[in-house]
Amino acid sequence: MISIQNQIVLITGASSGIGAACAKIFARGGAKLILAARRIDKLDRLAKELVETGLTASANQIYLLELDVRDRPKVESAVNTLPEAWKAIDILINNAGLSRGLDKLHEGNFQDWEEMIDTNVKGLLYMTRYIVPGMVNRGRGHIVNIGSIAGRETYPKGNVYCASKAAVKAISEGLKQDLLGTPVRVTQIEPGLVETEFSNVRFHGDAEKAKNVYQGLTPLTGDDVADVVYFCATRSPHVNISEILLVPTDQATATLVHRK
Ligand code: NDP
Ligand code: 8X3
Repeated sequence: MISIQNQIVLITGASSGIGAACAKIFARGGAKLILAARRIDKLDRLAKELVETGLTASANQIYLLELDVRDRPKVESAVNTLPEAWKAIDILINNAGLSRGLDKLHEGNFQDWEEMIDTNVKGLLYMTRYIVPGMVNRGRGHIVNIGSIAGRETYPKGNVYCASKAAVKAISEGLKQDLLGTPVRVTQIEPGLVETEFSNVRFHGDAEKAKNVYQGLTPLTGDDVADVVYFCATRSPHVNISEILLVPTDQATATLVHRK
């Protein structure tokens, strides 16, 4: 096991769910955190909580980035204008992502499709393209991509979301192949059902519909996923956990779940 103390960890989508849980566990490990998302107010609150609860030693250990990963010029300038002390990113957690809608493909909403593809695929690519060269030059680094069980199994009405997560799987595999011969590691985590803001976002704020997704079963929490991310990041440098599928005990496949 390696120490995470003072390693610089950039987490996209840190304002909620899995990303916020990753911030907490890496803070506890002594990491320096770059927390990125569009909702800066939520990042501010999280940073205060990390300090107040003593998870992080001081506010100097946290750097907040108001960032929409879909905006390539902004991603480029955010990475290039990081203060000197924050430039040498050790771990990139490409977590920002979302689903929008649950519709038959031939009835799908173009704006929903574009939002998913722009965020889950292109945003992840932009972050990777601007950050990984520094890792290669420094001879150290780790990229953790948050994929999904949906990238392995397409389910009815999941079409474009599933395609975007299948792309994350292909990109993770491709990146791993292209980084072979460098010490930079690539991990893909593929969770099943995790109760976060995810379903609220999918159903455009319909809380009732969102709640039904997890009705009668015990879903994963953001902390469950963050635990696994942390495990992967703390293995010895010669160990690369390429891929992990984690699901609730109540879930067997993307569509086969046990509800009480
Ligand atoms: P949440 O909705 O709770 O969190 C999503 C995060 O992504 C938020 O912090 C949001 O921040 C951020 N985000 C969304 N769009 C953008 C953007 N354009 N630029 C920057 N940040 C953005 O959901 P989860 O925590 O569940 O989702 C995290 C990841 O996990 C996603 O990639 C999701 O696909 C994946 N996943 C989720 C599963 C689940 O069942 N919940 C299962 C498998 C995978 P903000 O709105 O402030 O920008
Ligand atoms: C999130 C899990 O099954 O809702 O990626 O697509 S699922």
